[in-house]
Amino acid sequence: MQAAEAAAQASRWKVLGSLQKPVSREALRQVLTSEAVVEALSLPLPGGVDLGLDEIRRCLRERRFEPYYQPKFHLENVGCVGVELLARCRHPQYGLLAPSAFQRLFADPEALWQLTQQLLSQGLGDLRHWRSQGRRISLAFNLGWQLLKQKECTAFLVAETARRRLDPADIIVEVTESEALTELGLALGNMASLRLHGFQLALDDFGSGYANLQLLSQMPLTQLKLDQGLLRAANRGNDGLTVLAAAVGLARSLALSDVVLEGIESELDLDIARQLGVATGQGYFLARPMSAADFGVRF
Ligand code: G
Ligand code: MN
Repeated sequence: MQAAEAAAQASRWKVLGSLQKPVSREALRQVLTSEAVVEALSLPLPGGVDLGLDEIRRCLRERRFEPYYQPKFHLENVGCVGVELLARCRHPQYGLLAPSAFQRLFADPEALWQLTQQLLSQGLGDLRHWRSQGRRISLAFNLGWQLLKQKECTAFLVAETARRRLDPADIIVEVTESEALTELGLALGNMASLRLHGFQLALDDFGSGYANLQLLSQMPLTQLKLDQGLLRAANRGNDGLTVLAAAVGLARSLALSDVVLEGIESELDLDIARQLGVATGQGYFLARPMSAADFGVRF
């Protein structure tokens, strides 16, 4: 029973109660009337909105997608060193939506390419604005493996960056590995091309996905982002902490001096990161994603 609860919690489910078999009427009644269940039932369903592809395409046509920015911080002095661009949709009916509400978009290459172009144009425009105000920050954005394999995608980035007279060194392409890494040659070739143009390359969510250690050494990376799952495991005990420390050590051995720890949610997380000598951190305890206007006011 404990193992089942731990497994559910590890999957970030909210455990409202547990029942032993055989289930008695009284035990079921107790769980269903418990405070936790009553509270959960009175809240709006999280992620309840699930836009269909037609609706998503309409939002793209009507340019309803906009960037939100989550700051990244230098952990020693807690100065903001950059932002990560995250997609939001300002829906006429549902309000501001996070990607879970338009997840179908990510399975449609054409829609994803349109979203990437729209968000990048806005993101680079915001970076231009911030740079001209004298802010020394970088802009990171997520590029799925599917898009990384396309030549037109890297060409778009190079052209848009040049057009705004931005320095590619201030732009970090976060390669996300949410799908199996196929056609390695194409993707590695485009990564090399981006590096040659001066862009920075980060491997996102490392420790959760598909990139194996051999591949890690083949990618021309400048930054490694450690998945927040590693930090959650480190919170739960010594083995988790050992794994996290090993991941940090690995990055160091590969001369990837720029390590970012994702998912810093508490003072304790911040302490762990600092003790491991991680230079950069990101997470709700430091700052949540925010609009360009809010970022301009707060940082
Ligand atoms: O996969 P990638 O690392 O790009 O994901 C960034 C996502 O992680 C964003 O959706 C962001 O809102 C979320 N995120 C950022 N900081 C935290 C955090 O401290 N805790 C949790 N649970 N999620 C976070
Ligand atoms: Mn990312």
